[in-house]
Amino acid sequence: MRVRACLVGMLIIAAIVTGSAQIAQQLSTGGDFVFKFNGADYRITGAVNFQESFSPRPPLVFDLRDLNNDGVALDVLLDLSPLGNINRQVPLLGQVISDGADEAIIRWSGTDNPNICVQVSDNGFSAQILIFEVQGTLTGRVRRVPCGPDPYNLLERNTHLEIVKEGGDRENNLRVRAYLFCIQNPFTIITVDVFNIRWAGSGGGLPKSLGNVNGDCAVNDADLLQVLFNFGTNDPSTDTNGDGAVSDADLLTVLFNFGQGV
Ligand SMILES: [Ca+2]
Ligand SMILES: [Ca+2]
Ligand SMILES: [Ca+2]
Repeated sequence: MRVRACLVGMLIIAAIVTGSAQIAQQLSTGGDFVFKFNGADYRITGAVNFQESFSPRPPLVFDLRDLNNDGVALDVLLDLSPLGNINRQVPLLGQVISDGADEAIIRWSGTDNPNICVQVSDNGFSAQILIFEVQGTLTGRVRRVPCGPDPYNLLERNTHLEIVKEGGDRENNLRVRAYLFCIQNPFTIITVDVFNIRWAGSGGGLPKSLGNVNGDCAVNDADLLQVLFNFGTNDPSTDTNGDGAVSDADLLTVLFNFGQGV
């Protein structure tokens, strides 16, 4: 009986679901994307002075979330480990520069004061450093592409957005300030400027949290059937809110977003 009532509700909700949303707005309702770092140059100045390059790194998944509680869930935690085995995540807050139905520009920026002594090693540099400040800015142009499998094979659902670097070094840079050998002294300060950053990404799509439990490009009867089939179990693939049970809440999520597509 309850299921029948829900199906009636579904039809009503499907009738009022409107067309395509703006990209950044849609992405902030529960998106994630894969970030592929394709290399960069870095310059160290201060106690030592030289310039080197980072080589490309394997792709990483970023969950978009609202880290500063400003209602914009486009923030990411930038993992520094690819840049010389630094075990630290820097919060980068997402800011929408422009937003449209087919293209958006998003800037991520942030500052962190970790005060950690780490051993870093890369092509040209290997030493212990005490990192006291990290500043980063990345700017991406997000474009709509045909919905299909994640080209980096990391997300468990289809994607419909590609992200390419927007702007130059002013819009895409990373600065790390540290004490060489972890000795806190004005003469041991080094500044690492990462520039000429090459990166790209892929993401978007409809996440499971919006009821797209089968990971395709729409919330529709296939998702509804999958939730109904697993109703009352703890099947993680249909548990849209991650509370450990497939229940009314998950069914309502599918119904509420029914008809949404990318
Ligand atoms: Ca935010
Ligand atoms: Ca689906
Ligand atoms: Ca649930």
